[in-house]
Amino acid sequence: MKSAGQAQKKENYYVKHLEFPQNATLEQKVDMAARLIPTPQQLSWQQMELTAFLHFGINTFTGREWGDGKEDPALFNPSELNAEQWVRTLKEAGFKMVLLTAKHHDGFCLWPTATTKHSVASSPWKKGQGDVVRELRKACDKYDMKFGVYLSPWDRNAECYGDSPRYNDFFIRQLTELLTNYGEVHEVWFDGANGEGPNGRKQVYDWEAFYKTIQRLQPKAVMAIMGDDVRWVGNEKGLGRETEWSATVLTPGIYTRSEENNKRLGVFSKAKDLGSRSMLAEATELFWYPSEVDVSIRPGWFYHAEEDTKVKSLKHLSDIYFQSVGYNSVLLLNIPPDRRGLIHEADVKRLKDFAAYRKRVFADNRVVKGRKEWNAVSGSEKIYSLKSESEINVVMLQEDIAKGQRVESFAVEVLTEQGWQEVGQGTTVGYKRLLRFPAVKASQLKVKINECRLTAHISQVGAFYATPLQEDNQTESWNDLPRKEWKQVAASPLTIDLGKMVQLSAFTYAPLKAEAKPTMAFQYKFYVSTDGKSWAEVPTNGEFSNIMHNPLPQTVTFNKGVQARFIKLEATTPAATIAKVEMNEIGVIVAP
Ligand code: FUL
Repeated sequence: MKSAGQAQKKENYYVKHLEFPQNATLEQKVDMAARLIPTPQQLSWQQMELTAFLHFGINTFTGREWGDGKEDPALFNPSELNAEQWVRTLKEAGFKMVLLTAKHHDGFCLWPTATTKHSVASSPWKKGQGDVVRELRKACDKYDMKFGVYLSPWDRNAECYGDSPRYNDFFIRQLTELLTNYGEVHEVWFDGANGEGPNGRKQVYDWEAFYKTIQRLQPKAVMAIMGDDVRWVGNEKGLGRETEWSATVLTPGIYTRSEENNKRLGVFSKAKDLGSRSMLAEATELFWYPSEVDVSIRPGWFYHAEEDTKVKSLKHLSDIYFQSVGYNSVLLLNIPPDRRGLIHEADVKRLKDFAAYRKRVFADNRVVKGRKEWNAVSGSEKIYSLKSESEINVVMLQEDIAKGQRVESFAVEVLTEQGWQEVGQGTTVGYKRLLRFPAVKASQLKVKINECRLTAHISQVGAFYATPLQEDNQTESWNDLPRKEWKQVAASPLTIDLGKMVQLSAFTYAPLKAEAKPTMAFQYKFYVSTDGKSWAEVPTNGEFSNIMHNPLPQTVTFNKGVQARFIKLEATTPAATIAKVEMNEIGVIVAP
């Protein structure tokens, strides 16, 4: 078995990883980079294109995004859990794999583990006899769906967390249960979020041992995010990069040398360029480490009833598709089951519309003989005929990545009644590149490979017409009271006079432009006042969980309505300094 980090030379190719010889010239490096290929697991993972996340657990019942591990398992009690409804819905919508949060940061396990009492076995659901992981497994078998697990390394419940060897052993036991008792697993997702253990203890993970456990028990699985098979795209907004190299200079985080390597090259998961020639020039090694775009169909990862009207629109989902699958990435779309244990009607409907739209667009490929492999060298071009009377606004290019990722620059032209005209250009292609442009009527298509590494193997060229979509008129209501009637009383802590006395049921926090900033709020206290002098703190969970990675609006719903004319937010940043929150980042929801 090959261990992570070892170069493996097969014929002329390097599988997954290579090291450049010292003093290699740029030309030699480019040549080697072109011959870096995915493992069979990585290749079949990429070919799935659409995968689904199911965030479900104790947070579903508390309304939180990150639980603190102190939750009572008695809270977990879905009334109609039906894993077949999840899988059927996703299958019909074109998804090829489902990943369940078997354990999120709160430590609550969705299967009856022998490692802790903090699990479904201590819940009233099915009188403690239930097993969500098993139900999902069975549904996946029934609908021929691949199955994956999310197991959070960060565990806010485990008493041994932070006692590194003990917790590593505990974690491996959990992993072993999941990878032994539930059939074939195709993806294991280890999150990067990593907080402190009890009394500030820092957990040092034994990634090598986790990885060996996966390779031993589930050789077909890829290890994602904190693994070295699948890379986090760098945001939770559903946005890939136009230039997306699967052959990257980014050293995955599980290697001890990763910090040093990545610092020297100035690369990190959000960096724009992870594989161009100028990056290769500086790099000492290269990884086949393809991108996965994870995003939720709703603002939060877990189900919150108040987000039922905020399910992403068809236009938004289709843009996400073009900017993930169409940007050489796999889409991992989260659809969180609700408190009943069902995918909510609003999400079911949106998934159906999304699938129907993709089917409509991609059913009719206008290119004739687009599947004939074309071996292209730098500067070459090829003309394809289009079916008669073609109106197109999407072009699809694919490389046979089993022979490496090679295209560095391309352009596409179409032949119209006015002659040849360029409709678009780009950099990388990789497994799949979708290019959108204003609709044109054309009879031929010309693809130019301006620059590539060695010979590029173009496996497919397609052209389609995608009906333009309009944004729904659904207003994103994150605030019920017009801000022009508010007055900022103080900037720090932010204190606002709402201009009139109201009964509030919630407040919202939406970082400007949905951008994460070091000065934004993470931990907070929220106060109300009727006169601006005497203040009462409203009980909340005090944390805008995961805001650093998902800086979308968050709603904090109160246990009961509160009277207020004045509100005050005392907040600290993720680095525990005083946060800066602006008035227009805050909204209030008035009780009905
Ligand atoms: C993040 C987690 O902290 C979120 O809660 C969610 O699970 C997301 C997929 O990854 O980093």
